[in-house]
Amino acid sequence: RAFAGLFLAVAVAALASTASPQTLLTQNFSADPSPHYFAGKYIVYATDDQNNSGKYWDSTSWRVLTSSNLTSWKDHGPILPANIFKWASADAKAWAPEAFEHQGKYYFFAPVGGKQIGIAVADNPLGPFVDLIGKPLVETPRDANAGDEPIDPAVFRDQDGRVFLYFGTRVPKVVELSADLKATVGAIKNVVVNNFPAKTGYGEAPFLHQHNGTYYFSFSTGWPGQIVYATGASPLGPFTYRGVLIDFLQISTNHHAIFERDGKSLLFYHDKVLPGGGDHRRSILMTELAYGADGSMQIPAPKPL
Ligand code: FUB
Repeated sequence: RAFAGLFLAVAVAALASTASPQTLLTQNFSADPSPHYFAGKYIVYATDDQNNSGKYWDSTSWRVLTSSNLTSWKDHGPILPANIFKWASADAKAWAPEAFEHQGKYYFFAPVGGKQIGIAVADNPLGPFVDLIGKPLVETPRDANAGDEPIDPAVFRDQDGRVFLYFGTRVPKVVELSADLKATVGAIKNVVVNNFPAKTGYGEAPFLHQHNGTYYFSFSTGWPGQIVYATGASPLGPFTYRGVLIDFLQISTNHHAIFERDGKSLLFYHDKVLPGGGDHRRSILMTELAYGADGSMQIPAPKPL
């Protein structure tokens, strides 16, 4: 019987070691990961859940993590304060951020207070960042069709160099940015997703990436939400619904980002795996992502930690 027990333990350990690793990036509560490879290192910008009230997403700084190998991560803490933006109110909530490398500089797209997205620039990916234009890049109700909550910015550069900003709650939005990123160009449009299953809809957390010539638009369906995805032939859509990437979590939000480099595809997301975790105490995880021959996306690992 002792031998059988030992055999079982060894078998379980062997199975665990062949499963795709899921990395917990930091022991501090954090959420809404925005992963990049900037200036020779991996870097994740995030919402700081460690310093919020525990009752709401009311932190006023963003947290930054870096890694040289995607295995061990350094948590630099909440080093990017919302007061970079002097026009933001002092208690402006610092929600899901985005970053972008462009013409040798680093740009930080920051939703503050739920109604505005600011843009800041730095020579170094860790900052210091300074406000680029001295006013919100997108703001409701100032900008037509910005929706009632322009949050969760995601930036995508197409092969022809055009840069698009995705954002929004309840209705996904897209708008082109000028070459210097200082302004939006043309109208803010709604992103169209066709063939949505009945009773499901767009919630928040839009993300656009391209793989093998196909544009993938992924997002959360709501509160709680699944991360689902759709594919299309243009960054502006329309997109066709393809399926679920991350199922409902036991927390009210789901927010992800897809990072591809050197043939490796990684999915960053948040859950509540740390002790004391919950709706407002989330933690960032990373796992491998695979593609089927039909272009479907799959997570080749067991259920998240
Ligand atoms: O972190 C605050 C909000 O929760 C984000 O803006 C949403 O995407 C959700 O994750």
